[in-house]
Amino acid sequence: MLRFLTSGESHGQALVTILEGLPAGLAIDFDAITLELRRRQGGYGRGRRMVIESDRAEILSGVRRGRTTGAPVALLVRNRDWENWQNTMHVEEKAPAGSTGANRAAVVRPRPGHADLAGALKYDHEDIRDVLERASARETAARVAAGAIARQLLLAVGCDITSHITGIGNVVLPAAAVITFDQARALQPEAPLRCADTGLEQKMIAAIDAAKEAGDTLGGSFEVIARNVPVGLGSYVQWDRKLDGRLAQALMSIPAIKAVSIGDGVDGSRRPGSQVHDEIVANPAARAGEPVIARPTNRAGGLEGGVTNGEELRVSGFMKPISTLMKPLRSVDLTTLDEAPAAIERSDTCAVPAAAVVAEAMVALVLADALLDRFGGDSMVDVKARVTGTGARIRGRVSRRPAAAQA
Ligand code: EPS
Repeated sequence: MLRFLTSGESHGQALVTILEGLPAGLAIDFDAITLELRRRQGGYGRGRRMVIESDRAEILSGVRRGRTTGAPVALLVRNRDWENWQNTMHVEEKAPAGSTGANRAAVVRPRPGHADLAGALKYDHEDIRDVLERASARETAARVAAGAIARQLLLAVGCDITSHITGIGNVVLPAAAVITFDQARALQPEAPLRCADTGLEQKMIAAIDAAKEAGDTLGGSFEVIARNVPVGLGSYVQWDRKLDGRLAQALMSIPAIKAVSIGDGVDGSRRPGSQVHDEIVANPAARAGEPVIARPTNRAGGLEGGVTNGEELRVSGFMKPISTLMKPLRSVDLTTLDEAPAAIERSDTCAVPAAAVVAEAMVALVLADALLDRFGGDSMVDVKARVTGTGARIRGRVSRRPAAAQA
């Protein structure tokens, strides 16, 4: 089992992750972790915080001489902004001598849509900062660091993950548009919104500019694509082993994600079965040793019965607009119980491209966990041998035998 926990506040010292269950012998590409963190920081519509931060993960344990040892891996992402917040966020009862930054007033006007009100009531906090610091999407940097390692485990068995933006506000790609893995992969991390349709991307940028101008925010949607996913991850035999359910939970746990769909998702529910299911065809031209069975379409998004079927995995996430509005909605001051505009925290206008990168990380963590469930293995040598052996058995099952063997 591959599992992880995170800790850390948005303006605290650092974010921490412990990732446990990695096989020994996985070579760690440190630059690839930094690249994923940089991708998460990007995207048109981010706020000033991303100018302050330059996220990097330090690996504290579980890796020696560039390879995992099989022990838990601890990762640390420092918050550069901490030096501006020490007098507000100190751990000690009183700020230690030499603490820097302002001592900010308590937050008492909950933002509709954020965890502020429910969190303050649940944990009995008077200063909503005790809620928002942990509920902040800054925590996703820790997930991306862990996901970058899960992704390296998947890459070692040939499985790769990417994503692209499918909508910002009401500017959306047509439902029928299929963006290939290679098209999505070709989108540069520096691209403003990583949308495969550059004309549409310009309209999305204009929509974000208009929202910012109006003191408003925008949500949107993205699709994560994984290719070369081994057949048979997840299972139909028990509800909590279905991979679609595990992916949905993982994506739903990303702040502001309000819906998840797989393959054609909602759109498929509006068409008859004959236009939804992916036919299974036999390729007469397949030569000996080549798979005969093919799927002309992949509307199922690579999952049938909660099990990967060898097609590309396609999962979409739908993000609501960020809940910190510069032109605040109505709220109530929790100290006076009088109506007052919601609190304003420095924030982003739109963070859909960042959410897509976080979703890639979450998909990587779920797939890596499912891979280890299916193939086990305490060392990479064992994992690779089992993936290869099972892959060969399955390929043999769906391929024509050489003529000599048929006779
Ligand atoms: C951040 C996500 C957002 C940003 C945050 C950094 O968090 P939240 O969910 O609280 O809106 O606003 O930046 C700040 C809190 C700030 O000081 O600007 C992230 O993804 O790193």
